[in-house]
Amino acid sequence: MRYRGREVGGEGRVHRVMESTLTARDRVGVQDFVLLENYTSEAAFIENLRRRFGEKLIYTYIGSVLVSVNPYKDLEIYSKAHMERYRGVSFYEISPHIYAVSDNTYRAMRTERRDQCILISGESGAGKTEASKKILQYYATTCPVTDHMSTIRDRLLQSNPVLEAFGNAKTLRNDNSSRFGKYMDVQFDFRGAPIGGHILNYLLEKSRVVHQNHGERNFHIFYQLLEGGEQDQLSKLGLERNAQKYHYLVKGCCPRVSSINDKSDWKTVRKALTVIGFHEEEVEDLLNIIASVLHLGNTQFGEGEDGETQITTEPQLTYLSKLLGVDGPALREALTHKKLTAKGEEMIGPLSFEQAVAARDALAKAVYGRAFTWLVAKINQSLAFKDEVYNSSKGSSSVIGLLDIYGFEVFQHNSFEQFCINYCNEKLQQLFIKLTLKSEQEEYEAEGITWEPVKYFDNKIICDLVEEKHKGFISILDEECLRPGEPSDISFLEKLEDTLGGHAHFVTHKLANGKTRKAVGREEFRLIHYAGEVNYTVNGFLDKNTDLLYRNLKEVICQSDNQILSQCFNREEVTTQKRPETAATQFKNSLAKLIEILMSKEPSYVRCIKPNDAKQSGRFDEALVRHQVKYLGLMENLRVRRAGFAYRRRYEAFLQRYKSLCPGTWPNWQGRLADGVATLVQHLGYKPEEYKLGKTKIFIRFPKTLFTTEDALEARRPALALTLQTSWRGYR
Ligand code: AD9
Ligand code: MG
Repeated sequence: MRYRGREVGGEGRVHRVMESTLTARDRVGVQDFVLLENYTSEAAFIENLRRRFGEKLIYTYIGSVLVSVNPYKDLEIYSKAHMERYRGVSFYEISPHIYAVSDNTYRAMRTERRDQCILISGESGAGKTEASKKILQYYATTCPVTDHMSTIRDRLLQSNPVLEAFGNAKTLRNDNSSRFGKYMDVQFDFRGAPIGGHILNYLLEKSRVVHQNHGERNFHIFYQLLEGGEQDQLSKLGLERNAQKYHYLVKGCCPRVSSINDKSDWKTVRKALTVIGFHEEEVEDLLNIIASVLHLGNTQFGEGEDGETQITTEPQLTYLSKLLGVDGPALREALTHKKLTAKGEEMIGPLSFEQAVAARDALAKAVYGRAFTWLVAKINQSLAFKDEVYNSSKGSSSVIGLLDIYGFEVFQHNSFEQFCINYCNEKLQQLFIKLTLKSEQEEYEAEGITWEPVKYFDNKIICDLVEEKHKGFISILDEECLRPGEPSDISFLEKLEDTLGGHAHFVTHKLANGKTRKAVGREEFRLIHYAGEVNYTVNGFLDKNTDLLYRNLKEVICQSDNQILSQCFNREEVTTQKRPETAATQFKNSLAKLIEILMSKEPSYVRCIKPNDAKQSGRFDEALVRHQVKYLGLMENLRVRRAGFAYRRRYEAFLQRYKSLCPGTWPNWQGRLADGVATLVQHLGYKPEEYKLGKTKIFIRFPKTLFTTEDALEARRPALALTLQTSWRGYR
């Protein structure tokens, strides 16, 4: 890529203009949907996506929103040279790319000195995690760094493989599906160098530790360790190099995945742990926890002579006590008994077989879940911005936040986890609606321009259904979990029917006329999400929400010699009488905080689309794409963008670009910028309905107006025009 070597203004900022290297292929369709002639037509929208996808052009804009279609193959568009191409170049002057969004956000942070965030959304498998990694790589490669900053940069990058190993898994939707939500702040100093980071994690799908649906796997780390761990390491952990041997790994009948190389991923993760700064002892403690989860899964129960439940797999118990660093007999007792308080006296009672299995699974989930939280905290320590090292940066850092959270998902059986994931997506959609419409409206207001609001589906009604105090879904769930007596999943479902029956977005098998709705099972309820209908099986909702670990098991783990476990389980928790918050309420509160964080920043959007359900490259399933375009609200987004004005340019940028077309403004306009632009557009013959002049920008209603002006420029300065028109004009 060659640069013209001159600087011109665009969107008020200085940037380089490239020689035209766009090929005919780059010009397929329009690269900004705003330029579609028939912009209200969904068919035209999809056709544009399809045509571009066919040419491996996976990125297209709607104004400043980037739409990305998962190519399901490695495209050669992410090299260092590609990154260089996007550096400092204005959004509209080069073909759409995730790097353009990255760069634009970075420059906005630097020039406007305002914290930014990039919100990546789309359903499971649409490409969110990949997009977030590409953004991070862009910053790691293009931002200035000094020697000691390179440590932070490397750690930022290396946090990904570690968190993915522990928090991602193969699902039916995605071979590398994020089973936790992640928000990462990257902190930059006044020179624009990355100097720190912080990760917030959201609700890990812990149930996967003990159960996987058919065709799915447990978290990657288990398979990585078994495949890649050295033989003596495995022997020390009492593990065999065979995933089939472990009950917790075979539930989905899917130990291997063709797209995944567990062995080499293990190497990557081990290296990453070192780069992040884990000590050998910490890694050992972590591996002991992973191995103990596998041994827990193989711990079996039977009935003793006295009829009481007992552990029938002695070797497992020996390994467990060693790996968890706890007393063997105490662990045996805690896995088969529970403490009861009756008439003020503490008594020990035996667990039934089912209760013992549940207690074991609860322990495995708790140990894994908390180790994950510890891992995030540990990574955060290593990414923490340290004033004493970078004291030159004091007080003047800014932040870019990256949100990569689990996407909307529907399986044949959907449970508590899908409910939380889909609720989270409702909240993010709500934020998107608020911010895109709000910011558009605000810009018109700030510039003193009147406009007609566009109608759209507001999913607030579904968010309220879930989270409203007292009568919302989560309140009812919590109430049922805390109710004395014998609450059950079915009694919960009945409560839901009583309270939410008749709500436009909540349905059960019961019809108002007393008949039965066949499409919803007797143990199911259906939520009509913004993204589609989902039937949820109510089984397990109460247990998963309460997330109970028997007190005596907690007491045993509190005594652990394993440094990670002793940090994750503390005595206070055992002695307090306070009930911990339920899982759903914790999630609701953490989401509310997340929304607050995002609202305080300037957002950019990446909307990811999944082209087919088969994870195949080159396949564009129109019906599937249409569905996503619909629920992501992309048509509304486009209409909002077009309802007012298709284009807006700051006065100085507009004048700079077109002044040569008017003798009154050429070679330099000396007066007020607004007057210069008025003179220019008058000379160009713009009609009053075609444009409006705001306080700092000109707003142009129709792309056609701009095309004409571009044509005039092209006639005058062919080389420059050819380069720049691509984005504005689109190619047919
Ligand atoms: V989930 O909600 O975490 O289940 P994501 O994160 O939206 O989902 P992910 O980024 O993991 O999906 O993408 C799924 C797979 O699609 C990846 O593992 C890649 O194989 C593939 N993919 C996604 N984006 C790209 C891309 N830009 N280039 C090539 C891609 N392959
Ligand atoms: Mg993901």
